[in-house]
Amino acid sequence: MSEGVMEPVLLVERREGWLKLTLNRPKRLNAFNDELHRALAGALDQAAEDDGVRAVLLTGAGRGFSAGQDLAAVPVTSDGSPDIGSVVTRFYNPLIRRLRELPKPVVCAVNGVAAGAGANIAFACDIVLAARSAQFIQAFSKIALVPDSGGTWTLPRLVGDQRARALMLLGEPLPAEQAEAWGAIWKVHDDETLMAAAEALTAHLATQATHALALTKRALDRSSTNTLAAQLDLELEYQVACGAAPDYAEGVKAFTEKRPPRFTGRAR
Ligand code: T3D
Repeated sequence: MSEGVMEPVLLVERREGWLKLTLNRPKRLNAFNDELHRALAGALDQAAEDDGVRAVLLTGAGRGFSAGQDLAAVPVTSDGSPDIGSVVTRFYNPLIRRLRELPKPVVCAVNGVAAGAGANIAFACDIVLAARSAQFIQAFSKIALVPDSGGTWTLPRLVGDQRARALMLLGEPLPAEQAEAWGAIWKVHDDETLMAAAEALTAHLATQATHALALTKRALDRSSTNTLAAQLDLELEYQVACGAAPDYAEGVKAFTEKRPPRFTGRAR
C-alpha cells in the first residue's frame, strides 16, 4: 500500500463499526495504478470478511476524488501496445463487482473532480455525497475510449438515457449540484462539511440491520433484469430470511418499547 517507499496509496482507517478508505495519490488526482487497485481490492475483501465492519466510506485525498486510470501507468503488451484489456479485466471490472456485491453499504464522498473510471466508481457506490465544488466527467471520449467501470450501466439508470448519452459523447463536466438535481448522487454538501456529513452517515449505517441492507442491495441490483414476478419472488425469499434474523425481532421490540433498536447486523 505504498507510493514509492513511504506514502501509502490507500489510507485505511478503522472506525467504530466501519472502515474509511482514502485514495491517496493526490499529486495524480488519485488516478489508479496497479498498486492502488490491489490495495483497494484487499481492503474491500477485508471489509467483506470482517463482521465488525458494517459500512465502508470511500473518498479521496487532496483536491480530487479520482481521475480514473493513471494514463502514465497503462501496462503494455510484448509488442509495446497498451494492454487496456488486462487493466479492465484484472482491476476495474472486479472493483465494480466488489462494490456492488459487498454485503454492507458503501458511502462515497466525492471530495473533488471524479473523471473517467473515477466517476463511474463513485456511481457504483450505494450512497454518493459530493462536495459542492466537485464535478463528474465522463472523460473517456476525450481520449477515444468507451466509458467503463459499469458507467454505461449505472449512469443511464441514474439520470436517464439522454443525459447519460450526452455526458458520455461530449465528455462535459457534470457539476455536483446538477448531479444531485438529476439524481446521479444523493446529496451535495459544502466542501468544508462534506467529510463530517459522510462520516456521520457511514457511522449511522454501521449501526443498522446490516444483513437486511445487504439483501436490499442485492434485490435492487437484481431488479434491473428481473421481471416483476421474479422480483416479487425474490423479495419474498429475502423477507423470509430477514424475518428469521435477530434484528427483525429487535426492531419490532424496540418499536413497541419506543426506544432505538440495537441491531447486531447478523443474519442469524
Ligand atoms: O487502461 C486503460 O486506460 C483502461 C481504463 C480506463 C479507465 C479510465 O479511467 S480512462 C480515463 C482516464 N482519465 C482521464 O482521461 C482524465 C484525465 N485528467 C483530466 O482530464 C484532468 O486532469 C481533470 C479534468 C480530471 C482535472 O483537471 P485539472 O486541471 O483540475 O488538473 P490537472 O492539472 O489536469 O491534473 C493535476 C495533475 O494530475 C497533473 O499532473 P502535473 O502536471 O501536475 O504533474 C495531471 O497530469 C495529473 N493527472 C490528472 N489525471 C491523470 C493524471 N495523471 C495520470 N493519469 C490521469 N488520469
